[in-house]
Amino acid sequence: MTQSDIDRQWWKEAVVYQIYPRSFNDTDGSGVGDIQGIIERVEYLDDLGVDVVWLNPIYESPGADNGYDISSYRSIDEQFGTMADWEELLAKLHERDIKLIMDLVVNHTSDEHIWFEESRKSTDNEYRDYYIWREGRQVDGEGGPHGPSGEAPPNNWESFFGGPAWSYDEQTGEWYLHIFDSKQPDLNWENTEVREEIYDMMEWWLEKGIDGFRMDVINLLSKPDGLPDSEDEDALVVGADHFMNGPRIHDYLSEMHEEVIEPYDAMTVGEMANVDAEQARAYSADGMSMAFTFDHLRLDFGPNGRWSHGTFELPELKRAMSYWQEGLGDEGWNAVFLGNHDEPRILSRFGNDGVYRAESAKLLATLLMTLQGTPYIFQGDELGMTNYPFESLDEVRDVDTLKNVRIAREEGRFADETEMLDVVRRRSRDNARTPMQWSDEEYAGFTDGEPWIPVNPNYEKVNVEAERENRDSVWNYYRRLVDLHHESDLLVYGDYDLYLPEHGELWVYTRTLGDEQALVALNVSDTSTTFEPPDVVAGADAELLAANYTVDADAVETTDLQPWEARVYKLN
Ligand code: TEU
Repeated sequence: MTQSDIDRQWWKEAVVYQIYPRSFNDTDGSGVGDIQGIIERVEYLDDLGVDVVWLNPIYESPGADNGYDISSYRSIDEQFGTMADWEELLAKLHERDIKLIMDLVVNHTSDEHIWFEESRKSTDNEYRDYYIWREGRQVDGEGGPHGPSGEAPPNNWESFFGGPAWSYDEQTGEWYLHIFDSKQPDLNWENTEVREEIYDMMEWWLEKGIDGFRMDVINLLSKPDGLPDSEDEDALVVGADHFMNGPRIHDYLSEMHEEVIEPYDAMTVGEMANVDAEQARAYSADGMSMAFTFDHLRLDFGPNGRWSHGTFELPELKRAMSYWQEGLGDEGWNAVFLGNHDEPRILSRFGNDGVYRAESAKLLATLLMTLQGTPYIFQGDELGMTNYPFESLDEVRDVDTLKNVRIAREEGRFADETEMLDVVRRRSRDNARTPMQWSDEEYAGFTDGEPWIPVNPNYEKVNVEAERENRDSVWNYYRRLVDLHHESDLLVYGDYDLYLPEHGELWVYTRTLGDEQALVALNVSDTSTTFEPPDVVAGADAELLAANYTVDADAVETTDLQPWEARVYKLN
C-alpha cells in the first residue's frame, strides 16, 4: 500500500468510543445512566479525542436484555430520557465534530412490540408473518418441558441464552423462534413488508442526523428454508450452522445498503460471529463498512464452551488477530476491538489487572491503536477498569449469565459453586456493565441514587479524576495514542506484517505505507523479555512515537523489554 493507493473514508480514520448508557452517567438519581448524563460528559469525550460515539440501545424496551429487546424503534425509553434529550445530545456531539452511530437491533424485536402482540393473536393476523411461527413436532410420550405433552419444538436449534430457540404460544398453539431470549422473537426477513418497515425506520433515524449504525447480530437475519435440524452439535450454539450467514443474507444486506445507507454516506459496523475472511469480504462488498469478528474472543472458552474456563497462549491470539489483519486485504476493513458490553473487561482477560494494571492497560491501548482498522474503546477501558469480583449470583443482572449458569448448574457442568463463581467472574457480560468510575465519591460519582448494578470496589483508585490528574496515567496514555492515530496515515492505512509469530511473550509487527514504516514491539508477559529486532529493521534509525515505560531509543536495537512494555518506533 502506498499513499496514492489509499481509499480514504472518514470511518477508517476514526476512533470510536462505545457508551453503555445504563452504566455511563446518571443525572436524575435513578441509579440508571441517562442521556443527560452523556450530555454532561461530552467535553470528557472531546478531551479524550474520540471521533465517533456508538450508543448501545436506548429505545423503548421492557429491558429483558437491557434494551436489545425493542418495543418501539422510534421512541426513547423514559428511563434514559426523552427524544428532546437525544436531539440535544446529537447536537452537542456534532458541535464538537463527534459523530453518533446508533445500535440497530433488527434480527428480533421485543415480544411487547405491537407487531408481535398482533402477530400472536391469530394465525391469520396481518402481522403473523412478521415473525417465524411453526407447528411443533409430534413426539411419543411426554414431549419436552417447554410445550404441550406429545409435542416438541419444531427443530433442535438452541438459544444463545440457553434452552430451545422456540417457545410455545398457547394463544394459537404454535411455536415462535427466538435465537436469544423468549422475549426477543426473531423477525421474518423473508417478508418484504418487514424489510420495508425496517428500512423506513433506519431512514427516519438517518434523517434525524445520525452518522451510521452498529448492526446487532446482523448475519443472523436469513434463516434457511425448512428450518432444518442442526447436525453440528459443537457449533457455538446448536443451529448456528444454519441461522448464521444464511442463504439470502447478502441479498438483504446489499438491498439495505442500496435502499438506505448509501445515500447518507453512513458508517455501518456489523456484529458478525462465525465468519471467515472470505465471508467478511462478501459483506464488505454488500456495502458494510466493517465487521466485528470474534475469533480472538473465543480462545479462553473451556471444554464446555463459553460457560467454562480455558487458557490460551500468545501465539494463538496473534494468529487469530493476524488472520484478520492480513485476510481482508483491500476488500474489507477491520473493526479493532478487544471487548465490549458482552465481554469481560479487556484488562482482566488479556492483561494483568493486578501488579501490572497500568502497564498492561497501556500495552492493550497500544495494540488497539496500532493494528490496522478502526479502533473501538469501550467505556472505562481508557481508565484501566477491571472485572468485578462477584461474590454471588445475587450481584448479577445479565439474562445471558443467569440463564446459562442456571442450565449449566442443572446439567452438573460445574464441579462446585466455587467453579461456578470463578466462571462468572471471568465470563459474565456484567463485568463490562458495572458503572463508569468518575471519582472516588460514593458510587464512583456515577449516581446519587442506588446503582442498578454494583460499582467495582476498586473505584477509589481507578477513576477518571485520579487518572486525569496523573500525567503518567492509563487515561493520558490513551489520549496520546488517540492523537498519534489521528496524526498518522501510516498507523491507519499501513500494511501489517507480523514477526516472531511463535514467540510466547513478544508481539512484534510492522506497519508499512509506501516508504514509511513503523515497528511495534509488545512484551505481553509478567517477565522481562529480550527483544531482538527482526533483521529487516535491526539497527535502523528510529524515533519512539509511544512507550509505556520511560525509555529513550533512537535506533531499533536488541533490548530487554520490561513486563508488559510497549514501544512504537517510527523508522527513519
Ligand atoms: O450480542 C450477540 C451475541 O452474540 C452475544 O450474545 C454474545 O454471544 C454473547 O454475549 C457472548 O459474548 C448482541 C448484543 O451485543 C447483545 O448484547 C445482545 O444480548 C444480543 O445481541 C441479542 O440482541
